[in-house]
Formats: sequence, structure tokens, C-alpha cells
Amino acid sequence: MSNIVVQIGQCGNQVGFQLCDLLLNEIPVNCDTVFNQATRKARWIMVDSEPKVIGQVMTGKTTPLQTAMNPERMVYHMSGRGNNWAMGYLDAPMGGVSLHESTLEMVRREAESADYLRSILSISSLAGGTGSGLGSRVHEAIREEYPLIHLLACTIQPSSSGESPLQHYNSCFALSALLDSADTIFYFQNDEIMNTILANRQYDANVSMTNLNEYIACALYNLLYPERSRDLALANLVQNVSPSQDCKFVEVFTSPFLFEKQPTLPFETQWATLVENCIGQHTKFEDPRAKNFEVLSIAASATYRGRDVLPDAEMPKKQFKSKLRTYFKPVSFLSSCQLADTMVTERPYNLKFRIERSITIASTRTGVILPIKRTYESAYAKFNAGAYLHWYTKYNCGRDEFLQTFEKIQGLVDTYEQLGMYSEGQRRSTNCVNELFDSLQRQSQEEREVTVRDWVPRKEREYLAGSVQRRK
Ligand SMILES: Nc1nc2c(ncn2[C@@H]2O[C@H](COP(=O)(O)OP(=O)(O)OP(=O)(O)O)[C@@H](O)[C@H]2O)c(=O)[nH]1
Ligand SMILES: [Mg+2]
Repeated sequence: MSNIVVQIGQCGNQVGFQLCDLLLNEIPVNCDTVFNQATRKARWIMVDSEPKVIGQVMTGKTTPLQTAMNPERMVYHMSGRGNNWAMGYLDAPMGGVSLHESTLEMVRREAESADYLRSILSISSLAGGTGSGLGSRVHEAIREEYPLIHLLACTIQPSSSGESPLQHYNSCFALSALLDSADTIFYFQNDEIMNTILANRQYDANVSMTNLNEYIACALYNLLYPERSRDLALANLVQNVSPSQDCKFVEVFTSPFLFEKQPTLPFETQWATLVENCIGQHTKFEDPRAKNFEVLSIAASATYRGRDVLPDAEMPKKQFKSKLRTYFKPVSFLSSCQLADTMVTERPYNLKFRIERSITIASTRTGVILPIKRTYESAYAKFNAGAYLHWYTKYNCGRDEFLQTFEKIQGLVDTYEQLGMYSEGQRRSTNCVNELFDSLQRQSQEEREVTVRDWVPRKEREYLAGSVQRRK
């Protein structure tokens, strides 16, 4: 079973290259999930509106990464999209060829060479014109062409200090498109990763974009490729952590991770410390400004890797689970957060870096809405002031598009906020619970290979089904 990676825009390409570079140390080249067995090249598609970032890897000095990349899988034009979602989305053809069509053609070729294409992972930022705008177009096109495939989107939220005045608009548009197209959204925030690195690096050094990308690469690698010889750990993952169309944002934290290719914890660090460290990353930077909002969890999935993890050992599993339960408090319609675990009896990060154990936790939590809401509020305030709209209208993106997008993001914020507003001792049948249930039901009617919901306990399901009946 194969997975194709589509890296889009500067950020997407830089993160994607870093992930592939890491996998080259870890995954054998005969692994069909990552490498095309005919060409021995990674199943990676490089997409950008300008050639600079792709060129840095693909031209010049030969490196293992360059060798692993397929030069026939490059898609680029000659100038960037100016941090403008609308310009990226419009995707004006150059020489009669648009970037999203060329990308789809590359995906098609790669898919045809795979025995069984299981999933596509896209990587892009929410802010840049290419990553957000062209990314939205590519996601839509992939979803239309491959309705049954798992479309996983790794998306990177820009720093809240703001590098571009258009980033809030771009993020809203890109998130709105992802809500329609992606099955699971791995949501990384540059600010949060920066804080995690500052708190964990072993020595004082400046933290660069490359370091942020190294963290994201470690998180994705540990989460998606836990067993070197096996397929992408996808079916379970999607099932465990993306419960519905509305709640598909997944945060991923990993411990230890690599900083400048060095592990952030000593090699013999014990499980208990690792669990603490990883949970610490989840809880440390929660937003004190969010009043009446408790970060609650729907589901979490932990991957333990180490030669002393026994796949069937009940004791450590129970210990870990009870520890995680105290941190991941459940949303009101679940009696406890759904916890899944994967035990892998392999040392993480191969022999090159001597690390005995690692833990990676992916979680669906209500707190993810806080940075999204801040982004949305900034965008809405700018929109009300009429700021920067001409940059969008000139690329066919008018007020109606803004309003539709805002409506969708507002709906998302409402859903998560209702899940996050928890009154102690009260188990409520709120609209949002009903909506969540409806969307779960809708999803199970679709012929997706993995329809989720097995984990919603029967009692809860019956209760929810009853409340849906009552509403009708
Ligand atoms: N984590 C991370 N963030 C990045 C990286 N490169 C850029 N960013 C962030 O991504 C946003 C800008 O997106 P880019 O990917 O540079 O833009 P693009 O998709 O190439 O789009 P245009 O250049 O506007 O055509 C900014 O918020 C940057 O901080 C990177 O390598 N890693
Ligand atoms: Mg760019």
C-alpha cells in the first residue's frame, strides 16, 4: 500500500524535504509505502509557483535527498503568488498549463505505478499564496479525482506575530477548503513548535525554520511510519483520532525529537519521563485568555516505540492509559477520552542516533480552535474595515466568497466551543452533540474505506440516536 506526498509552496517543500531526508535514514528503499519500486524514488511530488526552493535541492551538489527525489515529479512556475490566497487559487496558466492540473497529472502517474494507493499526504502552510491558495485548489482536485482515498493534510499555522497582513484571510480560506476536502488535518503551529523547541533543546542555539521543520518531520515520521517494515499506520490512526467531518484537526507532539540532528533527551530516558514530556508539550502553552473554555479531548492516540515495549503487555499499557486519562479530560458527551495505543518493538530513529524509546501522541482536542478563532477574528475585523480586499477582488474573489468562508469558520468555531464549554457534572444533549452525531452518520453512509465511530460507546450512540429521533 502506498502513500503519495504532495509538498506545496515554500513551507510545504521545506518541511516535505526534511521529512523525506529523515525517512531515508529510517525506511528501507524496498518499502512500497514510501518508495516507488520501479524507479527507487520517493513517492514525492514537489509543487511551487517559483523554482527557488525545489531548485536548491534538485540542482547542484548531489545529496542522498536529491537522489531520492524524482526529477520528473517537479511542478513549478516562475513567480510566487505574493502571499495571496486568491492569486494562488486562481492558478493562472503559464504556457497553457496550470499548476493544479500538472500536479494532478503527477499524482495520477504516481498512483498508476502503485499497487494500491491508500493515501495522499499534502504539506503546505496556511499563510503563503501558493501553500494556501494553490493548496486549496489542489486539495479540491485530488478529492474530486480520488473520492475514496485518505487525504491527509499537514498544515502549518504561521506565527501569530504576523509576517504578512494577508495571512489571516489566507488562513481562513485555506482552512475552509480543507474542511471540505481533507479527511484529517495535522495542525502544526509555528509559535507552539518554537516554544517546544526552546523548552527542550539541549544547548543554547538560535532556533531556525529548519529546526521547526525538523520537529514536524519527527512528529510525522513517528506518527505515520512507526513500523519500518509495515504500511503506513493509517487506517487505525484516522479511525482513532478523526471522529467526524467537523472534528478532524489533529495535533501531534513527540518526545524526544531531533534538534540539529541530535535527540533532545538522553538516550536511556525512561517511559514515565517521556510520557510526562510529551504531555507537557500538549498542555504547556494553552491559552490563558480563553475564559470559560476548558481544553477537552475527544480522542488521543499514543505510539510507543522502543525495544522494551511489549506489544501485548497489559501492565505498561494500563499505566500509560491511566496517566493519559488524567490529562486528556473528555468532552461532555463522552465518559472518557478515547485512547488508542500502538506499541512498536523497534528503536526509534534507527541506529544512527542512539535513542532507546520514543512516544508520539496525536490528539483531537477542543483547544485547537483557539488559534483558529483568533485568526478568524483578525480576518473578520479586517474585512469589516474593508482592508486589503482589493488584493482579492482583482483575482475574482469577492465579498460573497469572504462571507461564505467566514460562515463556515464560524460554524467550526461554534462546534468546538460548544464541545469545549464544560459544566462540571452536567452531561448535556446540546445541538452540537446532535450535529456531531449527524455528521458521524453522514460520514458512515459514504463509502469511505474507514468510517469512524466504532469507538463511540454503544450507550452513547443509543442516547444520541434517541436525541436525533426526538428532534425529528
Ligand atoms: N514551519 C515553517 N514555516 C514556514 C517555512 N517557510 C515559510 N514558513 C511560513 O509559511 C508562511 C509563508 O508561506 P510560504 O510557504 O513561504 O509561502 P508560499 O506557499 O511559497 O506562497 P507564496 O510565496 O506567497 O507564493 C509564513 O508564515 C512563514 O513563516 C518553513 O520552512 N517552515
Ligand atoms: Mg513562495
